[in-house]
Amino acid sequence: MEGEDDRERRIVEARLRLRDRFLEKTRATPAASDARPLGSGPPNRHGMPKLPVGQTETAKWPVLDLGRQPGVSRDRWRLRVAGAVEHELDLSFEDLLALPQVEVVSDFHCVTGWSRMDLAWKGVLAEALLERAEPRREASHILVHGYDGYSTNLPLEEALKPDVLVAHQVDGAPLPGEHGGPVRMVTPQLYAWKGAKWISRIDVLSSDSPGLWEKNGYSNTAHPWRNDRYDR
Ligand SMILES: Nc1nc2c(c(=O)[nH]1)N[C@H]1C(S)=C(S)[C@@H](COP(=O)(O)O)O[C@H]1N2
Ligand SMILES: [Mo]
Repeated sequence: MEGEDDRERRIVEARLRLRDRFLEKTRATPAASDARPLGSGPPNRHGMPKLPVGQTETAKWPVLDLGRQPGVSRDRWRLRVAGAVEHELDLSFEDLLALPQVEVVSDFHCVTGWSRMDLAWKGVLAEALLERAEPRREASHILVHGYDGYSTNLPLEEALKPDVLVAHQVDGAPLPGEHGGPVRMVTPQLYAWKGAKWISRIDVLSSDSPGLWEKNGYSNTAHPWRNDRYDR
């Protein structure tokens, strides 16, 4: 049987390999590389201005879904990571809590024009899940699914950013069902539709495959700091 130390070393090595493979691409993504991002307000996270162009700050937090909230309990919730990986994962809520927990404060920009600022998320880095699954050489994208039938796609270099979480708490409380609880993904450097609520599966792919909104006219890349909302 593999010992704790061996397993830890394997995870560390897998993480470093994954970082190495995507470091340059991550650095070259718009949020990180634009010298003059589009927006206004004092500079804050990632050296960006506070609000991306065309966004208005909201104090309350709207709920956006497909008209159905699947109502998955913590007991029934599972997350599979499958596809072009060495080790498929099938995690329970308890398994998720056993992984390293991180807290990240970030902003939430909906493509419809509202931004909810300073949400304090707690959960597991998407990177931490991916490193455990070990994407194969050819892996380049993920397609993330929700229990409501939703899907959305991301290139690995976006998914590996240090604020992309698979989150189960927000502002110190369990993530409410209407906001995707028990567990959702958040992608603070992209429009919020890229974060699947009620997350059920992450498919690791060797080519890009559009999700629901991406098939229906939304931008594939979804960079708020470039006003990159819809297909042009
Ligand atoms: N599973 C699922 N995830 C989803 C959606 C959805 O309809 N289903 N809507 C997306 C959109 S368009 C946005 S803006 C955010 C909204 O999250 P909220 O309802 O917590 O504000 O979730 C995204 N993730
Ligand atoms: Mo949205």
